[in-house]
Amino acid sequence: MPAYDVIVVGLGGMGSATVHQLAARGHRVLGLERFGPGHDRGASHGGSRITRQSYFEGPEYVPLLLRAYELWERLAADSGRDVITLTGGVMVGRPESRTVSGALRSARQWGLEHELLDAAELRRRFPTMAPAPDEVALYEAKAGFVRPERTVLAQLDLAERHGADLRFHEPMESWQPDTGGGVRVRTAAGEHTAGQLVITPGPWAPRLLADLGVPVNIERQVQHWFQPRGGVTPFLADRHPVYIWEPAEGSQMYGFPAIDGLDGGAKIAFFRRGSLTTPEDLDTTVHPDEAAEMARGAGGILPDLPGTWLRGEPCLYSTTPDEHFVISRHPGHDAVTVACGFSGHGFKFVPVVGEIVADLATTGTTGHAIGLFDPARFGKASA
Ligand code: PYC
Repeated sequence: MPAYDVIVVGLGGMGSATVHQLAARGHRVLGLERFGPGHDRGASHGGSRITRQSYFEGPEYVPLLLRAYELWERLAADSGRDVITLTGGVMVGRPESRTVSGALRSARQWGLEHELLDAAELRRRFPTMAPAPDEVALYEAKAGFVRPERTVLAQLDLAERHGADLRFHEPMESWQPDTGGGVRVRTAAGEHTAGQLVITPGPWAPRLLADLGVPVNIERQVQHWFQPRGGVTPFLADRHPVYIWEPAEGSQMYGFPAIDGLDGGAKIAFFRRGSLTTPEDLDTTVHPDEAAEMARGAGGILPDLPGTWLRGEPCLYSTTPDEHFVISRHPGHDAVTVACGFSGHGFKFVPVVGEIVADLATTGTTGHAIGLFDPARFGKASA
């Protein structure tokens, strides 16, 4: 008999959610992570990630978000950690922009509470914002932010409380199917056996899941913190929403209220303006031209935000060609489940992805609608 029911490789947002779910359901779980708990070498750090329901990326995501919101509340209650804060959020752009029209489509299709604001009303409600006269905003009271590092640590704590065996600084070197079913996983510490393997590799997807046939690009994206001109008060979380802005020209940007006290500044970033990299070659220095470009961009919607640049932190997106996730039993291996390619918009789904992946690993199926995430859309995986 294998030593574990399930081995989970990669304990970032998705992997930590999965070990939590599996252990809470009573399964014997081993979690393996190449770095320490709550590390900053993937896409589960930086203090904040947006959460929202009127999802411009596609209405198919909404049922998952509604379930994720229930699980965020449960995670906060069970862990005693403040992992989610609803500040309200605005999706800003021209009416025909993907950001606004896509969010509106999701809101209408699923009957989500929302308001449409014209430029004058947006500015009246949120005086930090200076939209162009032809821009509008979809306002959603249920948008806000989640806390990535706290979330990972909360999920790992809960998994351990339920008996999971979690090992850090122990990367998987290789795995192979075991005779009679199950898997053998090799690490520097030896060999582990389990009935099922889950791979939640983050930016190691191209290396660990090469046989899946999914083209995942690893992108370096920089998060920036600015101390606003005139002080941080108008940006505090009791009066400032999270936001995504799609300018008429140039790249989408997203940002947060000032959530780290008076000196912590407010975070903003380009949504998709990264450069290709690998986890091994990540340039961790944020360069002055990157800070200057962000300041110029931010000034287009929040003229006072780019007062003083405080700091920047790169993170790694794992982006698929259609920017939709990959969550599936491995098409070539019955004993393996994969979750990767979260394409920079996955963190808000963390607890529901844990639920889905735990379902797949233990029963081969899930009640959630995950057809959009089937790796078969990229062609055939090799067995
Ligand atoms: O999912 O809201 C989001 C988001 C914004 C930027 C990166 N992800």
